[in-house]
Formats: sequence, structure tokens, C-alpha cells
Amino acid sequence: MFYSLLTTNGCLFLGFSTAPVLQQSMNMYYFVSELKTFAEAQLYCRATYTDLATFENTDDLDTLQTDQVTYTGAWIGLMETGNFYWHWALADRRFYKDGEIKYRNWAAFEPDDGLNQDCVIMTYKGQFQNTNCLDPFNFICYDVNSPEQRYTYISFLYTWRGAQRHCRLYYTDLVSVRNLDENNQIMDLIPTLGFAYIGLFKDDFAWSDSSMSSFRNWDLLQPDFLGECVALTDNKFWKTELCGKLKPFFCYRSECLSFTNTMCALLTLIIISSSSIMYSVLNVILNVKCLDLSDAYDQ
Ligand SMILES: [Ca+2]
Repeated sequence: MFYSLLTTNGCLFLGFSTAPVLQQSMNMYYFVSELKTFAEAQLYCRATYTDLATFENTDDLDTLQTDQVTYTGAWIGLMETGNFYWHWALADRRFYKDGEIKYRNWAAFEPDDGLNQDCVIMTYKGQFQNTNCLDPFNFICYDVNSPEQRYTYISFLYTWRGAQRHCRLYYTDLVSVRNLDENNQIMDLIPTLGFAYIGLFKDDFAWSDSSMSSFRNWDLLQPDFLGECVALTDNKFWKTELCGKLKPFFCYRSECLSFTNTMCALLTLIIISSSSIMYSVLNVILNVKCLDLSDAYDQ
């Protein structure tokens, strides 16, 4: 039986079996040293590869060659849109079952519209409150490689981004809360009358290729909103820059697209002698290269 399955970055996987097979996305990155504005770089990447670079996790960043990148930075495919959404720092969608990515346990009257209240703390009662990301709080890290101790309460007072940097260095990331059971386990780590940062944050940045990836790797005081486009610096941290500045840039090519193209060529050969209806159906499917996952956003 013919089936299709969305992978974590919204790419379409095609197969001929009843059992779904998950395909890990593998983006290939290309550094272009020619100096261009963000818009020019975007055009170049779309014409030559897939788009400006999208990142889904720290593994993607690890594969980047940044020898030629300076603190001035190189464009990546992230830009400010003015539309704010809540995201979990841990971006891998395979980590969340249906609906879990939207789990929230807001306290009464939260989230409020206070200025720059773009990061979230959990109270000792297990409820979420949004707060300024620069406010210092204790925090809870999640370790995907340590089933016996998945959650660790850290009693340092860090900003949200400082906390995230600590969690990414020693664990996996700031903790995601996916359901009531996890909410209770995480709440139990917070001392009475205390608060702790969790991995929920709000921003108005979106990827050039419409990827839903919530992965961000901001430098400590970023984004500072001096500019609406994003550059990756020599240490692989990100900062906002004026979009008209001339910079080198990173493009990417989605292996998903290469796979789709390969499948298209093969199937065209197979189907050329088959019925025209089957051919049309397959052509439609094969032309849907990357689809939106609309449930990833929560305004
Ligand atoms: Ca608040």
C-alpha cells in the first residue's frame, strides 16, 4: 500500500509498505563567501540550493564549517516577522506525541502582555508564568541520555538564555513539559515559594523555507532587535542584524528534496507504462516537497 509520512522538518517520505518508516532529515550546508544583503542571499540560495540555511538542532550546527566566518557573521534563513508564537526550546518534533507540543499550564491571568515577557517560569505549584528573559531564575534541565534522572534542578540564578546555554552544555536543553504527569514531576523539584525557568519561550522569528523548527541558538543578549535578519557568528551563536548589510551566508540543500527527486525519476520510469490516473496521483504527491505543520504554532 502506498503511504506518505511527514518527518520532523515537514519533508515528505514516500514508500510502498504498510509500516511507516521515519526518515531523519539530513540538511547539507553550503557557505557562500560572496557578500550579499539578506534578500540577495535568499534569492541566490533558492536558485542554487534549497534556501538560506535552516537549523533543527545542535547536530546541524556541529556540521557547519565556520572557518571563514567572523564575528560580523553570515546570514542564515531566520528573520523577524512581527507575529509572536510560543515554542519549546527542544525543537525535535519526534519528542512530542500528538498535542503534547501545545501543552500549557498557565497560572491565572498568564501569559500577560507585559513588555518583553517572552520566557516562562514554572511556579512551585506547577503553573506557568511568562517573564522577562533577562530576569535571573533557577532552572530545570532535561537530559535525553539519562532515563534515570531526566530532570535536574539547577540552583544558579541565570537569565533564560544563560540557563539554556548551561543545559545544552551539560544536559540536552531546558526542560519541555509535555503533559500533566511531567508537569507534576517537574513541579516536585521546585522548592516551596520558588520558581524555575522551563524551555518555553515566545518569539516572532520564522524560517525562510517555512520550516517550523523552534531551534534557536541566540548569543546571550540576543535577539536585540537592532535589525530583523539573523547572522551566525564565528562561535555559531546568532545575532540580529540590519537586513541590508552585506554578508557572506549559509545555504542548505534538503536531502529530502534530493530523495523526492530521485523517487520521481524512478517512479516516472516505472509508471510510464501504467495507467495515466496513477501517474497523475503520484505526480501530485511527488510535487508536494515540504508541507506546513500548522499545529506547531501557538499564538
Ligand atoms: Ca507574566
